[in-house]
Amino acid sequence: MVLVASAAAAVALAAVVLVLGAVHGPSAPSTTARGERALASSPARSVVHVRISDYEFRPGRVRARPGEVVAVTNGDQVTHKMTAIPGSLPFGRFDTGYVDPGRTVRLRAPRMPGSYASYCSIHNFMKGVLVVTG
Ligand SMILES: [Cu+2]
Repeated sequence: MVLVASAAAAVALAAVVLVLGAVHGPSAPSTTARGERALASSPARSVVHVRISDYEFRPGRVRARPGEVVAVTNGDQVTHKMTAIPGSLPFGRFDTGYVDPGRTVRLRAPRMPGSYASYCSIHNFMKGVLVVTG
């Protein structure tokens, strides 16, 4: 009886998955494409990109608007971070945490304009500046 019930549940679940697949599957790519275009045309929701490769932030000096999303992509084969340097001024509180090879982590730029010193706290010779424009 339990077996029959769980088999029926499995069939029902499979049906739900099929329906969801039908609704979301074909439309997902175009939704994503629309989303990308919307981001590109809307300055308020844009994304600034930083790529880490060969133990360097590229660009080393990245500009962002207050509160803007900064997407940090790790192109190296080792884990990195992008973190506000503790004790530096202006005081910024941002930290990607560990960004594993090939991964992208988003952080939000501080609200207050200024040049924020950042580094990778794993490899603290890796330094950069996050410039928040007024
Ligand atoms: Cu690093």
